[in-house]
Amino acid sequence: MYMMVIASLGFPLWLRLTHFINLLFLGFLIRSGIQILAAHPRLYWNDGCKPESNWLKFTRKKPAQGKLWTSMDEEVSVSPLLALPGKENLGLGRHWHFFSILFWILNGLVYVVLLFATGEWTRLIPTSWSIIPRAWETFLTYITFHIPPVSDFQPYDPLQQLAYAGVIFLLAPLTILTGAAMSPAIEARFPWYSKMLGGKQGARSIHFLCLVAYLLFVIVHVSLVVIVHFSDNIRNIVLGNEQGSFPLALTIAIGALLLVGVLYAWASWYSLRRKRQIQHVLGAIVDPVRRMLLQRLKSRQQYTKSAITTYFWVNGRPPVTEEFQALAHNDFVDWRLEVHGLVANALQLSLDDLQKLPRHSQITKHNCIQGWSGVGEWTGVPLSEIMKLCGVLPTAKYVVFTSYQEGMQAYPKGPEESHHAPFYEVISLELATHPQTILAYAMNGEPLPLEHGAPLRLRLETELGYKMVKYLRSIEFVEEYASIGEGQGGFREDVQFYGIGAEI
Ligand SMILES: Nc1nc2c(c(=O)[nH]1)N[C@H]1C(S)=C(S)[C@@H](COP(=O)(O)O)O[C@H]1N2
Ligand SMILES: [Mo]
Repeated sequence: MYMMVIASLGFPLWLRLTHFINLLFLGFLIRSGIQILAAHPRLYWNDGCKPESNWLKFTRKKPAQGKLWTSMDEEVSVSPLLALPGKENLGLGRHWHFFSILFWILNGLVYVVLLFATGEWTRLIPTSWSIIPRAWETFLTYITFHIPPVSDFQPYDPLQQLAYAGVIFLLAPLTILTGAAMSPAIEARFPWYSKMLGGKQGARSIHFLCLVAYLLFVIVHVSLVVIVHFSDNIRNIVLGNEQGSFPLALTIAIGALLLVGVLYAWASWYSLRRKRQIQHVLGAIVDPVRRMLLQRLKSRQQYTKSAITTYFWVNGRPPVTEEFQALAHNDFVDWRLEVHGLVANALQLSLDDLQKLPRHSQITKHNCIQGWSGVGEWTGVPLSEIMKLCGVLPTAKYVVFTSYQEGMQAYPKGPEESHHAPFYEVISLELATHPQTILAYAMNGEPLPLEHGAPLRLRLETELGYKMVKYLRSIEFVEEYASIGEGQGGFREDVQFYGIGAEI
C-alpha cells in the first residue's frame, strides 16, 4: 500500500521544472566559482594564509624572494569554456555567482516547500535504518557491474535515495552556510559563526570541497541515468512517467540540454564583450539583497594578540611618483591629509595632528576579495573624529578616499587609460561612522609599513580589502560619485568591474 502511494506520486511538472532550473544555475555557480577560486588559487585551513601552508594550490608560482610579492601576481587566467566569464575576471565572476545564488536558492526553496506540501518527501528522506544495508546491497550490485532490476526503483533504489537526500539536505545547506561564512560582514558581526565553520579559510576550503562533491555527484548521476534503464529515466525526467513516448522525451531532453549549453556559452561571450553592462545588470539584481541583509551589520571583532598572523599578503604596490617618494623619503613630515568637500571646515592634517586625536586600536581579520585573509592589529583615528572636526554637511551622502597611488601599481593588467588614474574608493556615510572605521597609521604596534599603505590607510572591518585605501591623500564628502573616475564608486569598480558594496 505504502509503495503504491509513493509510486502514484509520479514526477509532477514542478519537480521536473525545478530539476531543470537547478541544473542551469548549478552550472553557473560552478563555473563562476572556478573563476573566483582562480583569483587566489590556494586553499588553506588557517586564516594566516602563509603561502607554504596551503593544502592545495592551482599555481606553480612561488612568491619571489627579496621582491614584493602581491596576491594579484598569482591570479590565474581560466578558459571561458570552464570559468564564467573566463580569463581574469574576478569581478564579473562574482556578479554571476551572486546572481545565480539568488535564483538557485529561490528555486531550492520552491522545491523543498512543494516536496513537503505534496508528500514527495517520503521517497527522498529515509524513514528506516534498513535503508543502510539495502543501499550497501545496491552498491555491491553496481560495483560488480550489474544493474538492479526495475523493481528495485521505488522510484529510486536505496543508494540513489541516500545520495539524493544527502545532496539536497546536507551538501546544499553546507554549501550555503560556508558561502555565507566567507562574507566579511557576517564574519565581522558574528565571529563565532565563521569560527564554527573553520574560520574564513576553513569555510573557503569546505566550500571548495562542496564543489568537488557536486562535480562527482553530477558525473555519477548522469552516468547512471544513461547506463541504468535509460529510456525509463529519460521519460520520468522529461514527461513525469514511464508511459510516454521515448523519442519525444529524448528530443525534449536534448533540446533542453542544448539550451543550457547555449546559455552557458552566451553568458561568457556576452560578459567578456559587455563587461560594464553585465556589472550593472547583475549588480542591480544582487545589490538590493546585499544592502538589505548585510549593509547594516557592524563589526564586533576583537581578536587576541595571539591571533595576529605572521604573514600578511599585500595587494597594490607603493606609489612610484616623485611626489610620493619625496614625502616617504622625509618620513612623511610634509605629508598632509586633505579633508574637503561638503564640510563646514576643510582640513589639512599632518601625521602629528592625527596622532594627537583620540586613538583606537583593533585586532581584526582582513579579507581580500581574491580569497586570502590575515589578522592584524590596527591603530589610528576613528573616522568619526575627523567628521566631528570638519563638520560634515547634511547634503553629504558618500565619502571618497583618494590615494597617492596610481592604477599601474594597483592593477597593472588594467587598460592603458587606468595606469595613471588615482586609486580611490567610495563608501557610504553610514559606514564611515562605524566604530571600527578608522584611519590607521600603525599596524601590529609599528608605524604602518610602506607595503601596507604608509603613512595612512583606511580600515573598514565589514568590507573586503579593496575598499581600504592605502597611501591616503584626501578624504572628500560628496553627494554623489557618478562624476568621479569612471563613476562606479571606486578604482576597482571602474577598472575590474567589482561591485560597489564589499560586504560579501
Ligand atoms: N591605494 C591602494 N589601496 C589599496 C589597494 C591598492 O592597490 N592601492 N589594494 C586594496 C586591496 S585589493 C587590498 S586586499 C588591501 C590590501 O592591503 P595590504 O596590502 O595592506 O594587505 O588594500 C587595498 N587598498
Ligand atoms: Mo584585495
